Amino acid sequence: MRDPIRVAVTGAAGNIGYALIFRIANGDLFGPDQPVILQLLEIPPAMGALEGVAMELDDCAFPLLTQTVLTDQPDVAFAGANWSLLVGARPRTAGMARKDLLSANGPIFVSQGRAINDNAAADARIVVVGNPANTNCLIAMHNAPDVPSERFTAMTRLDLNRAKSMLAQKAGKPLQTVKNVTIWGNHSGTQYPDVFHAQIDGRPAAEVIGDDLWISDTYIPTVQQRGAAVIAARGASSAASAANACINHVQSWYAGASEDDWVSMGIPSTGAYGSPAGVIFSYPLAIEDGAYRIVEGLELSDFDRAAIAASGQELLQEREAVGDWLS
Ligand code: NAX
Repeated sequence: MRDPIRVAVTGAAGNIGYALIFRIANGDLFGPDQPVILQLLEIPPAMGALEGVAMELDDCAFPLLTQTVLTDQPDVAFAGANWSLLVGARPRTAGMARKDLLSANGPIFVSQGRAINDNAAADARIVVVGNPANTNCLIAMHNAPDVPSERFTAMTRLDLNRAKSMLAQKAGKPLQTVKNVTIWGNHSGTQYPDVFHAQIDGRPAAEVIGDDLWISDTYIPTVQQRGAAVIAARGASSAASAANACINHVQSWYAGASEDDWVSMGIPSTGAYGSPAGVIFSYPLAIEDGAYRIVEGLELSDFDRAAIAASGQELLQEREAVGDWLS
């Protein structure tokens, strides 16, 4: 039997947590031969609910789940963690501006960054889901100076999955024929779900779709605003699809992604393709042996450049707003 992989999940009693941790325990991240230990973090008022979730985990009798740790202490949650999935965050309440949301989350990601720095495993890898995901990730990264910065990522996989699904439906082709869609920038309304470097069934996706107006006026805004549309329809924000995207993000990072079927994740920006340096920016990535690299050589149109610049500008503003938390 292999040594178990330790997976820390924050906000584990929340909606996404409830859709996520059973799948981890079932082996969805690392396959059917890899045992896992779940290290679940919540805030004190949610510990009762978390105990209920743990009872259900027991009641599933998952063979791969060798231990479950429940805690309200970040140092305990991240002790020896190989993977840290930062899902918990302060929710946006009615009338709250994005700037206030950023500040409200600052202390959470400062303390979790420090706890990861001091306690996580040497091979620690971090995925930030809690919003505003890119900038929360930036804060955690800045507060974990001993962890290589490339280990910090923010999730844009839900946006990618939404984009692929919409394109497959429009083209009337199987989902797996849609490749090399890119989410550029921020996980927010400024993200750029790029179809112009994508393929459907081995042909340029925009050519297969054959309707540029649909791409600019329907597809792009629909992907950008999909989270709000789900809230409007369901009365609650995306949970199962967000958990599924988090699983996909880890699967790709763990198992790899080829240049022919690249993925997107928010990573520490490099300035590539006109993105600003010093933020967490989503790019097209190929992944091999756990190391990702930005796919090179894509030709950008003026439209691509403007969209990438707009999302970069928003991320710079977010960074400005959380300056106090970037040590
Ligand atoms: P919930 O409010 O249902 O759950 C969040 C949980 O986090 C709660 O149980 C809360 O007690 C816990 N929590 C809060 N502060 C904590 C802390 N300091 N330490 C540990 N736990 C803490 O929200 P849910 O629907 O699960 O969404 C979680 C986060 O994901 C939100 O920030 C949400 O905006 C974000 N999302 C991100 C997405 C993405 O694509 N990156 C998409 C889905 C989702 O909107």
